[in-house]
Parts: sequence; C-alpha cells; structure tokens
Amino acid sequence: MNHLVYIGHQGRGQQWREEFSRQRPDLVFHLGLEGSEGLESHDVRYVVAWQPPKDLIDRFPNLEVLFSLGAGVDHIDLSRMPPAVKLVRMVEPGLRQDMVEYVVWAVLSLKRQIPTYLQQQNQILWKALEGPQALRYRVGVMGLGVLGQAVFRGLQPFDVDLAGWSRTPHSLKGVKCYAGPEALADFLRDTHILVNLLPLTSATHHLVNQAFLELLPAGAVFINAGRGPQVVQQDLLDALDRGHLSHAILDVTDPEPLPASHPLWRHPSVWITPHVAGHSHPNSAAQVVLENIGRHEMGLPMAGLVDRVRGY
Ligand code: NDP
Ligand code: OXD
Repeated sequence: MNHLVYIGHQGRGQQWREEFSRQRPDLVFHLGLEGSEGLESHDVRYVVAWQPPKDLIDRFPNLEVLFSLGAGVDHIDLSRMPPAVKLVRMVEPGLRQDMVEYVVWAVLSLKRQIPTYLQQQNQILWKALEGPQALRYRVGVMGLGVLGQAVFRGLQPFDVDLAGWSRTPHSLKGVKCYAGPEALADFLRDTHILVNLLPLTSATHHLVNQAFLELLPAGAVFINAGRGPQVVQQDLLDALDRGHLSHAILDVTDPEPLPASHPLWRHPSVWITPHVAGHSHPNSAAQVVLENIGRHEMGLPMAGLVDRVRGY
C-alpha cells in the first residue's frame, strides 16, 4: 500500500484525513510524523507539509512528491532532496480568494485615504480630504502568476488603472504589462499603489531597496503580501520617514514576527498583519492534492509543479 504523511496543523489535518479517506481509501493517510512511526517508511510516496524536517529523505527514501502547504516554497530546504523528488506548491481556490480579498481591502483602504482618516480620528479632527475621484491611481502588481492574475480580476470593477511586472512577458486584458529588470523603472515610475506578490528567490531577495523605492512617484504606497526578505526594511523605513512613501501595509516582514522594539511596529504610516493574507483551505487544498496525485499516478503533469532551478 502507498502512504501519505501530512505534517502541519493537526486540526486542519483532520479535515484532510476525512477528504482522503472518502476519496482515496487505498492511500494510507498519516497525520503528523509521530503517526508515521512504526510504518514501513519505504512505503511513503507523498508528504504534505508546510515545513518538512531536514532529514525528510532519510525518513522516507522512496518519497516521490513533496506537496507544499504554502504557495511559496522558499522556506523549504531542498539541499538534500534528490532531483527526482517533485516539489509542488499550493495552487488552490481558497487561498486565491483570501489573497484577492486581502489585496482588494488594502488597495481600497489606500485609495480611499483611510490611514489619514484614522489619524484624523485620533486627533478628533473632522475634515474631508480631496476625494479619490479627483485623482487617477495606478495599481502596479509585481508577480503575474496565479495570485497576481486573480488580484487583477478582483480589482477590475474599481476605478483604477492596472499594471503588472513579471520575469517573462505576459499579455493580460486591461493590464499594462512590463517584463524583466529592464522594464522595472518604467513600471515603477507610474505606479501609485505597489503590490508585491513575487516569490522569494535569489533574484527577488532585497529587490525593494532604496534605489527601487526612489523610482516610485512621491507619495506612493506599498502593500507587501509576498515575502519579508524581498524588502530592505531600513530603506523602507527611510522612505516612509521622508514621506517619499506615504503608507505601507505589510503582511510579511523579516523576521516574522519583528522584534517588539522594531520601529515598523509603531510607525504611524505602517499597518502590519501577521502573515494572514492567504492560507490554504483544508477541503479545497486536499481536493487539489488528490487531483495532483491522480495526475502523477497517470504520468501527467501536476498543477503547481516547482521548477527547482528557477526557484518557484
Ligand atoms: P506564481 O509562481 O504563480 O507567480 C509568480 C510570479 O512572479 C510570476 O508571474 C513570475 O514571472 C514572477 N516572478 C518570479 N521571479 C521574478 C523576477 N525575478 N522578476 C519579475 N517577476 C518574477 O506564484 P503565486 O502567484 O502563486 O504566489 C506568489 C507568492 O505570493 C508566493 O511565492 C508567496 O511568496 C506569496 N504568498 C504570500 C502569502 C501570504 O499569506 N502573504 C500567501 C500565498 C503566497 P513569470 O510569470 O514570468 O514566471
Ligand atoms: C504561502 C503563504 O506561501 O502562506 O502560502 O505565505
């Protein structure tokens, strides 16, 4: 018999177990590594995990596919994983919808100047600002993958210009698309609300630094729902302190959480959420993994297969 080991939140794992026993009773489901003790480790073909242990391959030498519980896979150490083991990231509708809601909430909060109105409330100040209708906003999204494209669909009904930046060229209806490092300056120059949805790779590490931020128009705002280490946080703070950036909404930081003394926590122009923009939903995520296992068994390509050289 083939076995699958789930390494993650126990409560959500129960929902995964129910889904698997209903649809694949032939596949033995183990909830947690403890539960896998005593089983014939050579029988484990699949692991589903957020953070797998470093010695995963020693424990399960016949592992065929590692399914990430996250859409990002930068935190998974593959140094000891044989090339034949496939890594699949999470591409599922529940997480996608979460991310759309988060980014639409953040963009509309900024477009409607809610940070300033909250500050005014603290000062007991009743004062209407120049309405957003008077201004033309461009929302620029970095990362035109599964999540970036879903966010565009979410933003389509609102009165904003849409632009996007990716590694390779894309053509998306209603979106001005830019590609590659050579197009980055043009993309940033006209972006008022910048949304980061890039995977963390060696090419995107510390991408958002002082020189990058300088390219944004004065008063621009930044929403980070990608990864914390893509930002040089001191450069972000400097840009906020100088007023070059008027606000930042950060769902991800470096490290997570930030130390209590970190100035970003208390900065008047920063909102922080604790890495909650998108999470996989047990039922829909289990469904996607079940379908992928079916495809793998039939020798078909799986959705979300990571290119281990490219890093996403
Ligand atoms: P995808 O792999 O579908 O899309 C990645 C996009 O980034 C692609 O458009 C790709 O370009 C682009 N990209 C990659 N490298 C570069 C580069 N060097 N320069 C320019 N563009 C680049 O990923 P998802 O949309 O599913 O997820 C994106 C990220 O969102 C995840 O990796 C994760 O870090 C983050 N995330 C955060 C969550 C949270 O709760 N905060 C939840 C889920 C995900 P191309 O199309 O040309 O290949
Ligand atoms: C993810 C995340 O990558 O939660 O899915 O950040």
